[in-house]
Amino acid sequence: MTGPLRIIGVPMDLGADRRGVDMGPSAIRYAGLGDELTALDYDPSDVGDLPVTHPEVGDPDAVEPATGHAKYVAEVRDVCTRLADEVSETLADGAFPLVLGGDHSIAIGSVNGSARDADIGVVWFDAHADFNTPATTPSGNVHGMPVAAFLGEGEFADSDWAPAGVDPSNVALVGIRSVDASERAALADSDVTVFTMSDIDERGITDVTEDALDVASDGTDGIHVSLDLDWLDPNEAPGVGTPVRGGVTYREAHAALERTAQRDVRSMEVVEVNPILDRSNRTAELAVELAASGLGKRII
Ligand code: HAR
Ligand code: MN
Ligand code: MN
Ligand code: MN
Repeated sequence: MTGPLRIIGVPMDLGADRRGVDMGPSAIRYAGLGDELTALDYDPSDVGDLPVTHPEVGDPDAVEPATGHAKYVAEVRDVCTRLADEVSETLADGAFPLVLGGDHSIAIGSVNGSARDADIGVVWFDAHADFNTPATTPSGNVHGMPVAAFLGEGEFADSDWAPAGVDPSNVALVGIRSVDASERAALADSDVTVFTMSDIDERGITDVTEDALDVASDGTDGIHVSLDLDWLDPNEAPGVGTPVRGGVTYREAHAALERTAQRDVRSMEVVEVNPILDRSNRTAELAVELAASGLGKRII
């Protein structure tokens, strides 16, 4: 890869309970994203941030907090619909879309945009399975639902904005260690491939990542890479809203993204960076480093 690249910020935190991931795009830019990409021989341009309503904004009807069991789902839908257009236009213009979150609900938009004119696979680096639906969610938070949403599971099947036409047999979740009982049952019934932290313990990060990339590549035109920073151990990435102990190490994360860069990556997002909870922008700096590895940065 290299060539034109578009940075698309999505400062949304309506999909999560902890406030602060709306500042993620700024923190990631401040951590030196543009310079890093330029050093890699990309030609980055920054389109700025998509407009996202804040929960504090005056009119209480402007942001509807509880639509069924999916909080703020109307606003999430609007943001994801606009993001899908932006990602799809970026690809049509021959540029690589790099999306900065924001909470993970924005992936519904990124995946829809990336899949609009192509058959894609998805590799999902996360502590969480993000496979709840409005019927199964324990929290009501849409950031726990994006994989189910873009695959059209449950209530999402009837929505005109969430399903992306991605084949579940081309979706791989990697590094998972926090799964709700309802998610476990739904995943067992689906064709999604799950690589847990135990798989990484037993087989090592490179083998597991290669398998995940094979799943996402099989018969597709390219891969969407979704990187939730809570995938890493909280010692490495403290600036996330829903940390789970026992995540991948700094070096494992780089190894996985370096492998990823060897494949046909079509689009990428980095999400869930929460600067309020971070220490000296450490997690945002990690997001920049890992994006660079995923986009082809090598030690030599
Ligand atoms: N499974 C829980 C829920 O649905 C927690 C979701 C988690 N948060 C994320 N997603 N950061 O990766 O509420
Ligand atoms: Mn997630
Ligand atoms: Mn498609
Ligand atoms: Mn997560």
